[in-house]
Order: sequence, then structure tokens, then C-alpha cells
Amino acid sequence: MTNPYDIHKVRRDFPILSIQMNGKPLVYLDNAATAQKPERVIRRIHDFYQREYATVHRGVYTLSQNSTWECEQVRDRCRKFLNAPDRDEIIFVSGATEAINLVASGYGRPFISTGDEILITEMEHHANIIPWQQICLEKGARLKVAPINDEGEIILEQFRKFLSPKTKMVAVTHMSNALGSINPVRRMAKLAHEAGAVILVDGAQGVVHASADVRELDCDFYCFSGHKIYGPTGVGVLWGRKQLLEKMEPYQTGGEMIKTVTFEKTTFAGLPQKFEAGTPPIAQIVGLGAALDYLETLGVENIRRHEKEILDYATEKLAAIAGLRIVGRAKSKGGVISFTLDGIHPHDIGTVLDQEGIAIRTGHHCAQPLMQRYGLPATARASFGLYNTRDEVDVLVRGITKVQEIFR
Ligand code: 7TS
Repeated sequence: MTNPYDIHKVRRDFPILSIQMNGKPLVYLDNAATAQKPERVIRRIHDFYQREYATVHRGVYTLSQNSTWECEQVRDRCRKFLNAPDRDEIIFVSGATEAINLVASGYGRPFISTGDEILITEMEHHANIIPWQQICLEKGARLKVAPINDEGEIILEQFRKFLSPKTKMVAVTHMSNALGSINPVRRMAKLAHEAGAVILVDGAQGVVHASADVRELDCDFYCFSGHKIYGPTGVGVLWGRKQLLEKMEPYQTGGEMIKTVTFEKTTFAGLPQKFEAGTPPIAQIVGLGAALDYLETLGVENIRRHEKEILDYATEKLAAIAGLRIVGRAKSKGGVISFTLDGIHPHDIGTVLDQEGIAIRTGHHCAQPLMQRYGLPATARASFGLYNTRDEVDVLVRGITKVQEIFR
């Protein structure tokens, strides 16, 4: 049987993958930070600006109505992608960061008070720590942190013990950006609900590498950023259960989110407009729709299979390098490998690899508490996307050998 996933054809969809970097073919392995864009997304945004662009939701003229229709089609597209029950539950935001801030503020302000607890995990990205810390400060609530084991897996028994009737909110990442661990979110949601808490899932990484079916996960909020899923920057999605979103306070106020305004009083619009103040990122929303269409064309299952193959191959190759330590060995992992090299600072690894045309991220990956958990200042991180190949893994391995030769 021929492989339905033709990686060489897939790579041709991404113009940037054929450039040279420092005289070498670009090997792009920083997909957890942001993914490259297929021609289809780039062209859609270009065409939209050239022939279809106008404001949304407020024009009586045809150009604006068509533009509105395009954006609202993407809302339907996102509903389907997340298997959400209702299109009104899809809120366009600027990205995962804004989505989490929106929930921390919109849910936290009215429903979290003194003595309440918010539970997160040790593996959270700063975007899923600081908004909760801030609401705790404001409300006199406590931030609790469920531990992970050395492999980088949540310890479910501990997680259960950290829940209590005081827990009002649980906020967990679907997949760790620094370790690659995929969390058992459905089970965590069940435990959170048994304790009477609501649960937000940070899907910034999970949406790319795991199934983001919100009914299956049975969470209360789920969010992601368009740019990590091969779409544009500046747009993302917050999904929330309607009965929760309806009770929440707006995050920002201004145009388009109102029913009536007088100088004395404002009444707010219904969902989703209540959370979409101001002119939305119109072209980015349209671009996100094109990205989701592209993923559907390739087939999400095919992408998963390919990424798993690359992750397994890379894990085997990297683990065989003497002096290399992989940080994060969870049984359930997405396409991320964090590693250190004995006696060599991660920034030096990144700098030498760059000379070989290889782009990886080095540093704390916006997860400083997680680095502290492992007693590390930083790691080097190779993260894989749907277009990476075994050959690129081989280039990475040769690059790492070169780093070791230079610094030995
Ligand atoms: N949550 C997780 C798990 C993430 O990995 C990131 C970004 C965010 C939230 C924030 O997403 P944003 O699109 O709003 O910025 N992670 C990374 C990374 O690993 N390297 O750069 C950004």
C-alpha cells in the first residue's frame, strides 16, 4: 500500500522550508514556539486582503457582509474542529495567553473569593501560571501546584489529593511545551468535577499533537493559538461551556460587545460578542480557517502517525548520544524533545546548531518553575511539526556531535 502521507509533497506546501540558513538547508525544529505556514494559508490571507477585506458585524454593504460571513464560517469550522456543542461557545481571542487571562479575569473575579483554591501543575507554561497567581493576589485565594514525577508525568493520586471543596478552578496544560508530556485530561476533568471545580485546559500544544475533542475531554474551557497550528499569529480560540460563559464578566469592554449604552449604564451583548470587544483580527481569523482546512486535507490521523514516527526515531537517535540527557520521558508524549548535554550550556548548543541551519529553542521555555523542579537553568528543545523528516533528525544528530566536538 502506498503511504497516503507523502512527506515530500507536504514539505512543498511550505515555501519557507526550501530556504537556506547560514549556507545550509533550513532544518526548522522550533515548532512548539510557532509553526511555519503552508502556501494555502499565506495565499488565503493575501487574496482576502486583495479582494474581500472589510470590517465585520457592522457594515450594511455587501463587502462587509461577505467578510462577516467568512469570519463566521471559521467560527463554525472551529466548533467542528473542537467538537464543541454550540458555535456561540467559540470566542476569537488573540491566542492562548489572552484566552487564559480572559477566563482568569472573567470567571475569577465573580466566582473566586478569599480562601478558595486554584490548582495548576508543575509543568505549566507561564501563560497558565501568572494569570492565576494574579487573581489569587486580588482575591486572597491560594494557588496550589500538583507535582509531576521525574519522567514528567502528572502524579494522579497526588493531583486528587490536592483537590478539595475549596478548589474552584483547575488549570492544566493538555501537553507540556517543555517536556512533551500529554496529560490524562479526561481523568483530571473527572476528578476536578467530583471536587466541584471547573477545569480549563491549555491546549496551546495539545491541539497540535493530541485530540482536542472538548466533549471527549469533558473539560469546561479549552484554548489554543492559531500560530502553532499552521495558522497566522494574532488569533486563537477560547471554547467554554455556554452556561459558564454566560455567567462570566466580560474581559474587555468597548465596541461590538454591547446591547445598549447610555452614559449611565451598559448592557452587554450575548455570546460570543460579549467577549469580542473591538475590531477582531479579521484576516487572521480567515487564515486560521484555511489552516484548519489544510489539516483536514492532510488528515489529522495521518499527521499524528507521522509525528509519532519522527518523535520515536528522534528519541532513539538522541538517547544513543553519550552525554545527552533527555528531560521528559513520559509514556504519552507529543513531538517535543528537551535535552541537555554534559558540560555544555544550552545556548551554546543552539548557537552551534544555528550555524548548521538548525533552528531549535534553548532556555527555560517560559516554564521557569518546571526548570527549577529539574534543577536546570535551561534545556535545548527540538520540537517537531507535520513536515519534519528522519533526514532532518539525522542532521540534528550530526549537529549535536559537532557541538560536543567543539566544546570538549
Ligand atoms: N501554553 C503553552 C503550553 C504554550 O506552549 C504556550 C506557548 C502558551 C501557552 C502561550 O501561547 P501564545 O500563543 O499565547 O504565546 N509556548 C511557547 C513555546 O514553547 N515557545 O514559545 C512559545
